[in-house]
Amino acid sequence: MKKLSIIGMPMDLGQMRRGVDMGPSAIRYAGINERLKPLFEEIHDMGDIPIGRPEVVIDKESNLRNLDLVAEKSTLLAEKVDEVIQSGSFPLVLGGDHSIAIGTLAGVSKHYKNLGVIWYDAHGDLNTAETSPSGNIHGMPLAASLGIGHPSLTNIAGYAPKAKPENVVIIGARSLDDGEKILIKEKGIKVYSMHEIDRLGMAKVMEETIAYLKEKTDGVHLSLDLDGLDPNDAPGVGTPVMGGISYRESHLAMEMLEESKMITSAEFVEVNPILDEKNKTARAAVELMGSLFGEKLI
Ligand code: NNH
Ligand code: MN
Ligand code: MN
Ligand code: MN
Repeated sequence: MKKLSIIGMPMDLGQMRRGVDMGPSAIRYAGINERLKPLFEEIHDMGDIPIGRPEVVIDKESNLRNLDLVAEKSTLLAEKVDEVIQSGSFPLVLGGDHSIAIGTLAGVSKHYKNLGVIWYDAHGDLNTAETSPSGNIHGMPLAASLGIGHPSLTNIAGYAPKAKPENVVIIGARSLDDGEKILIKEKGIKVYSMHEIDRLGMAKVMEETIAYLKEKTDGVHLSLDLDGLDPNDAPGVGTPVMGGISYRESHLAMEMLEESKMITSAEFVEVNPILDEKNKTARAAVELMGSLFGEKLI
């Protein structure tokens, strides 16, 4: 892909910790433009989707935090992502909490018959209002994209589902809620938890992931939650979980995805500069983008 379009999505409505709305600023400050410039013919930073500072509203009937607002803002993001793909550019979305994936996937998926999704995350994000321990929508975007959950979240852009469970691979999982585990088994979602990453090594995990998606998808979205990385390497996230993917393993994963030429859209989410150490997490995000888009070590 020759053209890259960067879209900031400073939405923090999917969880309770302040600061993740500054993720796009932190990632830009970490030098995204300069870093990616040599890798594209053209980079267009489209700025941020306006979110404002709305008050927290808990939906009475479903108990979901900010349900209507998340749905409304997701629709805006979906339109923007759709527009970018139509213009022949690669959409790169900067979060924001992971609820933004609902909008990203709503914009991406209509362009593919069999969209693959790589969910790089400590969590499954497969909760619904019924299974969620928190009522936080950032724990639900993968379920919503599979058409599971509240209709306001599953029907963004007017259709569902955005992806099929057999086209999804979760990488890095180590904190799954009970309802998520049931859904994974029921739907046959492929998961490489930290156990498989330790056992097989990241190279094998990525080889298998690429082979699994290659034969049946016509595009692959990478949804990278920085909490998939170990908190030592990415401390600036709202829900850190010990024992994560290392910085170097993550680079290898991105390099292998680049070699596969299969990634057609991406988002980097959950960067929270208030919780970070000297913008380390935003810098890691930018460095991983470098590998994803073809930066070479030698
Ligand atoms: N599973 C928990 C929940 O649904 C935590 C989700 N937090 C995340 N997901 N950061 O990636 O509330
Ligand atoms: Mn412009
Ligand atoms: Mn997530
Ligand atoms: Mn997570």
